[in-house]
Amino acid sequence: MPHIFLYLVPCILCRGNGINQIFAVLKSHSKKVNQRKEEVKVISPLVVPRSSCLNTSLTMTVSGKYPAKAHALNVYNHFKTHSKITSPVGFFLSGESYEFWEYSDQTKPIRQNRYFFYLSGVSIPGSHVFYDSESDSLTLFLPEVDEEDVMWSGLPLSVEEAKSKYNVDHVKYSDKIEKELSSFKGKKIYTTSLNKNNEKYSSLLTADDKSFFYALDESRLIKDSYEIELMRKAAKLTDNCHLAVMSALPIEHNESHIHAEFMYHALRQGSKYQSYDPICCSGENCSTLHYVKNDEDIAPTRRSVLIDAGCEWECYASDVTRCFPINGEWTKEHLEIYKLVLKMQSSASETAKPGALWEDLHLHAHKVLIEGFLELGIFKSEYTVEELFKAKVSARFFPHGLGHLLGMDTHDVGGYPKYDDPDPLLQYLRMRRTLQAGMVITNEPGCYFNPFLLDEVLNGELIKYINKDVLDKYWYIGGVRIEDDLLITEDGYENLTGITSDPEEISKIIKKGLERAAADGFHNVV
Ligand SMILES: [Mn+2]
Repeated sequence: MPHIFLYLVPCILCRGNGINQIFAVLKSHSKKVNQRKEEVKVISPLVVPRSSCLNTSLTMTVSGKYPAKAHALNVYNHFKTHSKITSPVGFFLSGESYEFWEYSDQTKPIRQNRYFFYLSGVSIPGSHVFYDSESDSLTLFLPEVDEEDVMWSGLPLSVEEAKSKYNVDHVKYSDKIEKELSSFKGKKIYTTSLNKNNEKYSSLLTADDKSFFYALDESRLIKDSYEIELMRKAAKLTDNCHLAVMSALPIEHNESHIHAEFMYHALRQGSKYQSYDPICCSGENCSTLHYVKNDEDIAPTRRSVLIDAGCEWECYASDVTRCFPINGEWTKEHLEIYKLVLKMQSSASETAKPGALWEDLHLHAHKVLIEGFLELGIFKSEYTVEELFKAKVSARFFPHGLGHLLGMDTHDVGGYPKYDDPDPLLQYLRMRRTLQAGMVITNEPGCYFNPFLLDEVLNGELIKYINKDVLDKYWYIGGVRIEDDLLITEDGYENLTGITSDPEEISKIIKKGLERAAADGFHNVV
């Protein structure tokens, strides 16, 4: 609840002399503002987006500025090729702005618009950016300064500060937008879709253009070295969080404790936002792919744990899943399935390189699963791998895709999934194209024993392929998924994920953690 903090703390500080100091700062700031602007428009703080920056407390560890101008030019080049329009055009994108909960003065959590961030590198809510292809110039529009809000949210970034911080040619306040866009006469100005942040300028904009979306997505598909550094950073923080979770079993008796341990270490490392809601499950709950309830006790009978969680760094994601036994001792069945999923994963990474079709890697992972199930006796040995593959019976044990593109979004743009594909083996594959150097993709095979998903198998024609007695030994595991983030390189891939997935090493980490008593050396106070 960060916004409660922002609103309440100043109220407490406003007692006594504190209020005079705040107004002194406000007064001096007001002078500066008036120098910059002829007229300062004072609007009620309840309708004005606060101008504090997201991630302000984070230290940039990636040197240089976010390459917004290179991104804009890249988008323009893709746009020209796709639309065949060679005359000058403009791109206008609006960032997210604060919005209040209904009947409340608390703001909704905010997540920067990814397309806007891609062309600006700016997290400040209420900002806009304009690219003019003719002059190859990028203009950032900051939200107008609201004096009253300074008391609550602090001083906003000045024009000069923004100019030196961001890779843009000009910085202006948003009251200049209309004039700026109107002067772009006779040329089309493209935006994504009309929404609350840009509808004010709708008469000047061309929205929902397919070529513009295509250009943005194709550009975001291939990460430049700056973006890769941000993703390396996100991946490193995530490694540390997963290691912390595996090391702290003495204080993890509930799924929420696993969640808490991950978040504690993410926040301590400066990652305030997660790429997605962490999935922390145990036992049969591991069979629910996007389980986010994260609140059940981890009883001794629930020996398997699955955590799928990733830190975000400067709007860039990581996405990692690890599984382990709660006491460090793998059960026979858990280890069998774990090793099988590991084999599916390595079979995919071995062939991951530019030119490889992602569908092929995904379908090959299914074949590895089928071979494994034949060896374990879950599938009847009178059937061949090909027969079982054609019957598509593995889709109920591995229902999701092998992996998806990763970038600013966890399921990043450019994958062109076909959710209406009638083939159950491919329906949920979120990447339907060949790999290219510069893509970042998750490699995340899984194997699940989900009663709901398998109901059709157990009570239909597909039961003929299954040894029910053998299958029954595996339900308690719930499921296993192993997920790493791969950067596709010119000659293969680089694994951005460093946390071990070796079952013996994981076992050692857990046992070492368990040797420490709950009250000895852990930070928990409740
Ligand atoms: Mn994923």
